[in-house]
Amino acid sequence: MTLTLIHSPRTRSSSFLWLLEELEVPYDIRLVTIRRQGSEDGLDPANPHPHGKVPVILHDGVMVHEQTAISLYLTDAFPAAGMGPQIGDPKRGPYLTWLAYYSGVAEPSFMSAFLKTDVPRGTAGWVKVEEMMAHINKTLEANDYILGERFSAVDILYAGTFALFMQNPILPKSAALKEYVQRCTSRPALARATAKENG
Ligand SMILES: N[C@@H](CCC(=O)N[C@@H](CS)C(=O)NCC(=O)O)C(=O)O
Repeated sequence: MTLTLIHSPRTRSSSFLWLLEELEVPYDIRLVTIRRQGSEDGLDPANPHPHGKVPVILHDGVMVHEQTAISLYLTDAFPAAGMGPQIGDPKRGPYLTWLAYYSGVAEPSFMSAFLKTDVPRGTAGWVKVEEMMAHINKTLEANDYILGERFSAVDILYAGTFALFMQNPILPKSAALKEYVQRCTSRPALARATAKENG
């Protein structure tokens, strides 16, 4: 079995170092350059992503890109760590919903606020950040994690993003949200991923 993460430090692919550490499977890292703001770097020929983005994984020669697709693919391929509910588990539906909501609603909503772009009501597929975060906060007031009592790959996507925006006024922060981010980011697998990234 070969598993490679195509990665660029301190980007969205950092969350996949965290997920791979949670899964406790052997993997390699292929470092690539990406088109960062203020840098002259162009597309890196070592990156097979159609737009030169990260993350990408190569699993026995199969390429998967897009954060939510990679999360689902990896948690299905390596179920032993219990990081994603499997088919037949009543949490499977919520799991798929929260994955799709991340790429279809949460990220566009954050990016609209970050880029100071208004969201025309009803015409975009997402909602204003305040409305999106009200849904998240309500979910986290009921449970420790997005899917309930158990940490899963969706928490890596959500808590990883919230952690980046903790100091940014665009993120409305409830006490439950702060505790959630603290709970998720204190996991040993994240410490291992960060040490790998820095090291
Ligand atoms: N839709 C992609 C977004 C990935 C993405 O935008 N990654 C950034 C790094 S955080 C990137 O590679 N940017 C370089 C570029 O756009 O050329 C996903 O969900 O995986």
